[in-house]
Amino acid sequence: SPIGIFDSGIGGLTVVKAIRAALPSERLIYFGDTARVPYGPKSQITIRKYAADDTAILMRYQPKLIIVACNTVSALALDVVEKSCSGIPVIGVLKAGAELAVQVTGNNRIGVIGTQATVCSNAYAREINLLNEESAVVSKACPLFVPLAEEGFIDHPATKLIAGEYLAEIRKHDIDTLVLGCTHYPILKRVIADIVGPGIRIIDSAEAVALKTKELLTESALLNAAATPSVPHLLVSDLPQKFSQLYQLFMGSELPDVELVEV
Ligand code: DGN
Repeated sequence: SPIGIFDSGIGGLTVVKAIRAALPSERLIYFGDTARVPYGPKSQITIRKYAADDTAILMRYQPKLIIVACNTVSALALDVVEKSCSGIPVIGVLKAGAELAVQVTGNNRIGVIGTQATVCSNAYAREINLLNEESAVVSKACPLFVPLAEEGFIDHPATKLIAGEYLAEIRKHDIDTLVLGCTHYPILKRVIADIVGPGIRIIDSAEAVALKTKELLTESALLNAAATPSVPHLLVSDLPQKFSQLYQLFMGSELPDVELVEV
């Protein structure tokens, strides 16, 4: 059976890419709620409703595991996903990113950037403090990074300017680790790394979740042994005009067939 992955939109493709690199023989089914993206600025009630819908869509394909690629859903509605998926394991990007950050930090000072909803929920700080109560967490919402990534403004002066503005405060706190707590931010990783400067370890939660998935599948003997790499099965709730362009940007490969589903 496949691994089900969902996100509020196409950003979760950064997770698909990381999972494919770590686990090339797994079958992946991805749902992107492109009709209702972005989740980041919405209320908790709405995000929780969407999370239940998204899980139900993936459950039709009887996945062996669900990965919540969306940080906003991981922060505000992971329990909803767990309740809606009849006991199969659920992995959220947030916990994976928090665990990796705690492992790599040397001075226990961790920065977290994400959407408005993720930062306001304080979920990263809670998770990090649960793992190590000595850790100090500084966070900052960087909502403009999402459209900048989607515009492909990767090496653009506007992105550098905005990143400088967003990250100025965080840089003053002597952090040695910065968690990219939003699906889109890995696209802008280079600019972000340049702005925070050397000596700060950047945690890509997509890579963190791929590592965790590999561990979990290995431990529970659910790893797919057959070496049959396949393209991910893509489901979306809307097919925006620039979808294929965005797919290219996030995955670095041509768009496979896409299936439209109703939410
Ligand atoms: N996928 C969202 C996240 O990781 O928080 C970002 C996109 C959005 O819904 N704003």
